[in-house]
Amino acid sequence: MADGRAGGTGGTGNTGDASTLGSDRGPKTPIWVKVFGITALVLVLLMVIIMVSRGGNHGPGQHVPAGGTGGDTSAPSTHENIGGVGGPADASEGSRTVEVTALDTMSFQPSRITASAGETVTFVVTNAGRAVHEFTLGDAAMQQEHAAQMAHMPDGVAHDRPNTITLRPGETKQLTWRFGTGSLEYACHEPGHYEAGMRGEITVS
Ligand SMILES: [Cu+2]
Repeated sequence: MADGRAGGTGGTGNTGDASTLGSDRGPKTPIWVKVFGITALVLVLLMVIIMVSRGGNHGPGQHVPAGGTGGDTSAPSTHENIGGVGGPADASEGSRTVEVTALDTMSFQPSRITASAGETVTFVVTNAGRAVHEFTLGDAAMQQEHAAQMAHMPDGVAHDRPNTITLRPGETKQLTWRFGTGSLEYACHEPGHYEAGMRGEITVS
């Protein structure tokens, strides 16, 4: 049937159509093969475009930690984390203040805190000891990540990040966090402190 139409078209002198249809006439290249081929090409092109655009973002993007960059510019990345561990929030958004004390007995007082999903809490952390302590908020993965960073800092002093504050003896600092749905822990990753039990649990319900 295709042969008949192709022949007829060719007869009218429309050589462009005739040649196109002529190649279709070959038993080894049915029309769906061509459609499939073109679709595959388009998909490959799309993938290349996506990869290139991602690669472009990778450089600067890599330097932005999960919770946002340091300082108070936490708003944009906060939303990405909502639903899981939550994220840093502005102190003015805090609806509740929880006081936490870091002690040289390698413990926090209190060692258990409860929060509601979606709640924004400002932690006011005081180092009542003579050693440097920190307060790192996060799930198990975030605690491990921070512990790994601390392992590369022989002096044990890390830059404050959105989920971490480092406190010298007697110092009090604040950290505001908007909770997602996941329960978290707070911990001190000064050398040996976490291993000695310097951590607490935040149950989110
Ligand atoms: Cu400590």
